[in-house]
Amino acid sequence: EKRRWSNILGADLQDLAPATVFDQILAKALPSQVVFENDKVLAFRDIAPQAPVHILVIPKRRAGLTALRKASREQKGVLGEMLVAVAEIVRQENIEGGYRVIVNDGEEAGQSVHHLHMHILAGRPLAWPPG
Ligand code: IU
Repeated sequence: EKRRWSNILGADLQDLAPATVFDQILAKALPSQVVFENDKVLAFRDIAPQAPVHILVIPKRRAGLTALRKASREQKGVLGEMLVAVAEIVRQENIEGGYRVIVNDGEEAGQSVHHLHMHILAGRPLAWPPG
């Protein structure tokens, strides 16, 4: 019932965290360079690229996923969709020579936007361990 009403209202009653810039990007209120989109995820170019290829993959419906540590088993579908989207983007963008997928979770990891996202970095040698 709760889910039905939240769908009707277009709101997400499971997610009372403040909206982020990614909501504006999802609503197309902020322009972004979209590279991939399906009903579950959106991927767009990072505004401050840290490598020649820097793409962010986000769930369209945050559903409380302000960070990966909030994930529950009920969300394994969308989590899987995000990784499959990464693979599709890597093929679509002809990313060769390697790439890295990063999820920053928490302050010390440098997370700045509280809407789960995966970074895809490619196009230059990527040092290990990361800084
Ligand atoms: P982080 O893992 O939370 O630090 O990643 C957030 C990313 O979102 C970061 O790389 C920013 O450059 C990026 N970003 C963006 O692409 N567009 C924006 O309007 C804003 C941040 I604000």
